[in-house]
Amino acid sequence: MAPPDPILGVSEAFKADNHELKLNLGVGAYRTEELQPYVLNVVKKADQLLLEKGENREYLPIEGLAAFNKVTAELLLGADNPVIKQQKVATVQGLSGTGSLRLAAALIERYFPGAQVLISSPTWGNHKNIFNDARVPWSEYRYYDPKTVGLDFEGMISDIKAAPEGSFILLHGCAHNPTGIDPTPEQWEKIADVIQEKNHIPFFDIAYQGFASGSLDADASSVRMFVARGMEVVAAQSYSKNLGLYAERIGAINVVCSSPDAAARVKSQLKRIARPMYSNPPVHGARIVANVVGDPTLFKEWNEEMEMMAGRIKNCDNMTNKWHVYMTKDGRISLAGLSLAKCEYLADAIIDSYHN
Ligand code: PLP
Ligand code: TYF
Repeated sequence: MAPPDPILGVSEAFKADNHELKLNLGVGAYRTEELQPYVLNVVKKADQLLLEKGENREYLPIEGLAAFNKVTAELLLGADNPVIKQQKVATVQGLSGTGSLRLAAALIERYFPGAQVLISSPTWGNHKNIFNDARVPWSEYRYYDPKTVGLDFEGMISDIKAAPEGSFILLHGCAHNPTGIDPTPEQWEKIADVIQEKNHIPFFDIAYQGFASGSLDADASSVRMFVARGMEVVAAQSYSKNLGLYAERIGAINVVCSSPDAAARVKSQLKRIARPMYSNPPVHGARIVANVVGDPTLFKEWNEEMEMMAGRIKNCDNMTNKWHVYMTKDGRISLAGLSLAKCEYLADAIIDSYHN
């Protein structure tokens, strides 16, 4: 028997529990105040539109839906980014964030033999699985500092510096999972400096664009800053969280290259890797994203809905600012730090933050 996944295994256990007060804080999935999954209004509208159009179910090309690939690169990099106009971006639709990361891992394994990927300590649990299965060697760079409950910036910089030249540095574009701690803009610049110095390749995993701040542009500023420096950048995107399309498995892998020629070659190699793995990606989620992002009215509505979702998540700040209860931004609390006498105070703080 294989062991259960540490996150999805919790969801299975939760499903099996019949208690009326049950609460699943394991999986990274958005819930409404009623603790129900949320289907965005813009997704419902796009679905309706697709139904009216009566689209067929033909296979997509290996690289995915052209209209999706266009808007997803624009959403990530900004529609007027010169690298898009210069056709320096290879974009391939992937099976959400995970599948897109897996494609990039296979590309690294094939064309950068022996190259290491550096991942943050800690990171999303599946990163290690992905690189292990793709046979890409990985090691960790320091990230979380328990003493400050913040970023171990010095440790991070010195570990990136110490990595063999030409390593891939996996970075969470925004809303670092699981710490919730992102570098400041100034820190991002310094991170880019060392990556550039060492000829490393930045490899972004951006699974929460729009969810960290409520702004799609602000949350992509880390990626865009590296691209603006003229660097080659790899970036895996996911629409699981920001459009609530978890089960549609919709995302993309983008490789910003140094020339249009290189981009064409990288794209052809990504397709070659995808073909024997899963042949071609699913169409429905791609059409939803293409319709929402590509339509100014739906796009505006999406931004508003996302701001609302991000706002509800951010209410956690109230715990510290008003109630002086200190906890990691991901909402985790250590019960070992709680005394019996403080239980009621904590409960009051949680209730108040919930209503704010
Ligand atoms: N990357 C990070 C950091 C994540 O937290 C997640 C999901 O929570 C993913 C990637 C991939 O999710 P999906 O495969 O559903 O897009
Ligand atoms: O981090 C999470 O909670 C989501 C869900 O192997 C998830 O990304 C968890 C584990 C996994 C794939 C997705």
